[in-house]
Amino acid sequence: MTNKLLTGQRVVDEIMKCGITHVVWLPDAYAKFMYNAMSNQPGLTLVPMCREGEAIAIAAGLITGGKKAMLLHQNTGLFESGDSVRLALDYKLPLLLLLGYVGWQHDVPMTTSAAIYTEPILDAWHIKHYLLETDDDVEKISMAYKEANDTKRPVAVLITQKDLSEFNPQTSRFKIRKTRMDCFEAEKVISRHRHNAIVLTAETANHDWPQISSDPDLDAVSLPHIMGKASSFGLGLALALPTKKIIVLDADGSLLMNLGSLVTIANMAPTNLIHFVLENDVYRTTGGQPIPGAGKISFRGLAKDAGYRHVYEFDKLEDLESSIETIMNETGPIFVCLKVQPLTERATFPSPSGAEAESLSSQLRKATSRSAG
Ligand SMILES: Cc1ncc(C[n+]2csc(CCOP(=O)(O)OP(=O)(O)O)c2C)c(N)n1
Repeated sequence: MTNKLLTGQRVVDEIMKCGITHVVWLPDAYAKFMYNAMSNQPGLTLVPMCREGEAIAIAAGLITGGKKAMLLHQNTGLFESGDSVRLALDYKLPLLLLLGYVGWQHDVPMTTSAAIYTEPILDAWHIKHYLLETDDDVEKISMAYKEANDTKRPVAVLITQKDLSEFNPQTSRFKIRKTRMDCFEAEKVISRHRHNAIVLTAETANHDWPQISSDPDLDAVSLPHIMGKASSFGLGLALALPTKKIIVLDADGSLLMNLGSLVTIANMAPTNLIHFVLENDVYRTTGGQPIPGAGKISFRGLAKDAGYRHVYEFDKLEDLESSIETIMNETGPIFVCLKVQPLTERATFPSPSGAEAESLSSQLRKATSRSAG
C-alpha cells in the first residue's frame, strides 16, 4: 500500500542497509523527523556539527579512515559548504548527501531562493540528484549510495517532506533545566530598557519580539536567511551607524554557526553593539535537538577570550533586571549570555519566506533611517 509519508525509521533502515556508520548532521525543518530514529539506532554514530561548512571535511576524514559517512542537512547548508564541495569532487569521495529541500513545491515553480537555486547548483557541480518524497521512494537512498561508490562522486537525495511537528518536552530526550529564566520574560526586560536602540532578532526572538517590542519601527525582525548571520549583520549595522545603539538578539545554535564572528566583532570593537545570546541549549525552531556541546560550552568564556569589552552571563531574571541599565550605558562591544529555558507554550514562529525579503529589507531601511535621523 502506498504510504504518502516519509518515516524516520524507514529512512534509517535504508541507510543501515547501505552500511553507513556515520551521519554528519545539522537539523532542519525537513529532516527533523529522523532525529529520534537516528539517535536511537545501534551501529550508527551521529556527528552533530556547528555549521554545514564543516560537513564535507568531516566526512572526508571519516571516509579516508575507512568509515562509511554521509551528510544530512538542508539545501541552504550546501550553499554554505561552497568550497568544500570541491574537496568532495577532487578527493573522489563516494558521498551520500541527504538534503532537506527547503522551499520545494510539487509541480509548481519554486518561489523561494533556497529552492530556486538548489538543483541548478547541484547541476553546476555535476552532482546527480534524486527526490525522496514518500516511503515508496526510500530505495533511492541505496541506489544513490551505490552510484556514489561506482562513480566516486557525491550524489544527492533531496527530502521534500516538511516536518511540521513541534518540540514536545514530554517526548524530547532533552532535559529541561527549570532553574533557568523564561526567555520571553528576559526579552521583555530588554524591551523595557532598549531606549532607542535598533533591535535585530534571530530564531526564537523572531517570534517573541514582535509581541513585546516597545518600538516596532526600530526593529529588524525575521530578516530572511539570518540563521548564523545576525551577529555579523549587527556588526555591519553598528559600523555603519556608529552613533546609534544596535542590539542583536542571537540564539545559541545560530552563534555556533558563526563563532568566528565573536573574533571579528571584538577586533572591530564597535562601541555601540550589544550582542545578546538566548542560550537554551537546543535548536528550538527545528524541534529541540541539543546543540553540539550543550551544557559544556561557555559562550561567555568564548566572547571574553575573543576580546569583547564587557561580558555577562545571567540565569536569573532578577539579576538581568538589576544590571540591564548599566549594560545599556556601557561602551561596547558588549556580550550578554542569557541562560533560558528551551521551551514555552507559544507556537513556533512562521519562517520568513524569500518573497518577504523585500518588505523586510525596506523595514530595516526605515528603522535605520529613523534612528539615524
Ligand atoms: C544554514 C542553515 N542551516 C540550517 C538551518 C535550519 N534551521 C532553521 S532554524 C534552526 C535552529 C535554530 O536554533 P537556534 O539558533 O539555537 O535558535 P532557537 O530556535 O533555539 O531559538 C535551524 C537549524 C538554517 N535555517 N540555515
